[in-house]
Amino acid sequence: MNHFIESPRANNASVLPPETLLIGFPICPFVARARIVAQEKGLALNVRYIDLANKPAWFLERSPTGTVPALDTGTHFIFESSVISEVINESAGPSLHPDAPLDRAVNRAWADYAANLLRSQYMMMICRSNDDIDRYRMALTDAMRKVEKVLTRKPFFNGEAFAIVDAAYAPLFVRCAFLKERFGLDVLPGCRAMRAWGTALLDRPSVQHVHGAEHRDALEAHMRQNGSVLLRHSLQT
Ligand SMILES: N[C@@H](CCC(=O)N[C@@H](CS)C(=O)NCC(=O)O)C(=O)O
Repeated sequence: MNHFIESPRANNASVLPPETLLIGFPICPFVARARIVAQEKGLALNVRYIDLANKPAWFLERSPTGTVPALDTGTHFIFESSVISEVINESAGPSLHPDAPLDRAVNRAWADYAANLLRSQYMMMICRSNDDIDRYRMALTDAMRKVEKVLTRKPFFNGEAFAIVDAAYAPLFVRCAFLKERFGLDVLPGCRAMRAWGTALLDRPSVQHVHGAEHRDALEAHMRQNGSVLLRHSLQT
């Protein structure tokens, strides 16, 4: 599968050696999160995509979870997007976390919470029945409302400064925009703060860089492979 270098900028003074490899999958939102953090830090990352339907033996030998992203520095093999985002953040330059420890902890907790929304959204995208769509959509909207309650600043989670928590939610909003534009599905009813946050994130150059022109086609192809009922609807209309 593809192997590319994320950004032409040099890894000046980074603790990550230049040969560090991010192992990923093209549409994975957790991989996107790590790539957005790297972009924000101005770090070049070598990215290698693997086929998750046919994981290579070298990957399974080293990864206990069998999930992407994974970061191979040559000396260390690191898994879990939250941990990978942290190590990229710590590897160079100013931190993408708030200074105060309690604020930082709240950021980390909400960044982890993004996985709940991403899971419901993903299931909604690939499920095969209308009942399942409704079920996952309700779960997603319910979780969206919980995030809405804590969004008190603008334009990003902590205000002006873009943070790791923003990178964790950006792929969710990329998919929200796709669902709205492609299928007319709005999963953000009544969530004004979430909408504004999503707009700010979609405007962010790092988010745009990571979700290139081919991203929507790749999402749609993945839905088709999984027999998504949403695509069956859209073929009938
Ligand atoms: N908690 C993990 C979740 C990563 C994850 O679920 N990645 C998916 C792709 S988006 C994956 O690797 N799935 C393959 C599998 O579960 O076998 C993280 O944050 O890194």
